[in-house]
Amino acid sequence: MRLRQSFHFFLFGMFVGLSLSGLIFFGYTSSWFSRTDVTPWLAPVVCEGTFDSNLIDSIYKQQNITIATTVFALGKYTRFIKDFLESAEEHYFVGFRVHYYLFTDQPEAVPEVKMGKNHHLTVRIVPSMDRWQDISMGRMEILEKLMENELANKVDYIFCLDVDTKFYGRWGVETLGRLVGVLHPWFFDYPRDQFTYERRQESQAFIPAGEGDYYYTAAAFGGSLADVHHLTKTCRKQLNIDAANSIEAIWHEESHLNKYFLNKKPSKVLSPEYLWRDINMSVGQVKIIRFSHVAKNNAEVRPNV
Ligand code: UD2
Repeated sequence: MRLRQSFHFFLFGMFVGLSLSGLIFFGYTSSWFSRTDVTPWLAPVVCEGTFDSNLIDSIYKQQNITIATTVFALGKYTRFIKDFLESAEEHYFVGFRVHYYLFTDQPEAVPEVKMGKNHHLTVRIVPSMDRWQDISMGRMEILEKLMENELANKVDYIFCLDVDTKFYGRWGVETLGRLVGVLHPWFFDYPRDQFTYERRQESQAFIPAGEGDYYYTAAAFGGSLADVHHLTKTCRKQLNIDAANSIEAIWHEESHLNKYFLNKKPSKVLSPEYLWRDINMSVGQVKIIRFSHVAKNNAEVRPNV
């Protein structure tokens, strides 16, 4: 009798456990695929609980790696640099070699931020632009050239990040991989047909209905130097073809990035812990917020509407 009761209790426990894990993991699924810790092509989806930070740090410590990190701050976006860098110095690849490349049209506006051990900052001047869309899209070409001309054989990995962001928690070696995409914080729990992919066939970023795995953000992507170089080169070429055909993809380089990731699947995907949204910080859909897009008044900070 006692045995039967425990068995029923066990079954009930299993039922509750499975239902709860179903609810908790509702997040990063495509419509047909229920796993959330890996993609349908078996790339890990990194989130709290999927890695041991001490163990993974100790493995990478033996490899003597350098991580380049790029960020752009033109026009009024220079106001975001301080928080970005100061918070990065608290949370971003602490204890590993990091080289930030900050592109700006106003080097005099770059604040003094104390860099941690083995962290370096290089400031690069780029021309101002009249349209925020051109600034955002133009990053692909500048990154391509930076990797080609300066970083080859010097760094192992690279991450390309938006500046209107802030770190709140660890971003470490668990994020490293050959090609790394980050799930967009607005769309990770949307069905595929609601992703804001480019839907006009005339654009090189076109993704037909019924295709696509996830909606990735362009505010953070990375990987090995060779893979990210290929990504930026491909997106730059596709952006140029669109420009020659007088078409601009709905979400600019982000649309092209999504098209790229459709054809070349990321080897690692970062959960929205790695790009959340300050604007509704309290939503409890992630266990920890590591990096977040800060709230901004677009009309006030951008050079055009
Ligand atoms: C989204 C993407 C962004 C980009 C953009 C393209 C997210 C969270 N972000 O953000 O990565 O794909 O859509 O439509 O999905 N910048 C300047 N000065 C300017 C304007 C832009 O330096 O005047 C740089 C800056 O690094 C900024 C980035 O370009 O972080 C992207 O611009 P945004 O943040 O205004 O774009 P947003 O918020 O629409």
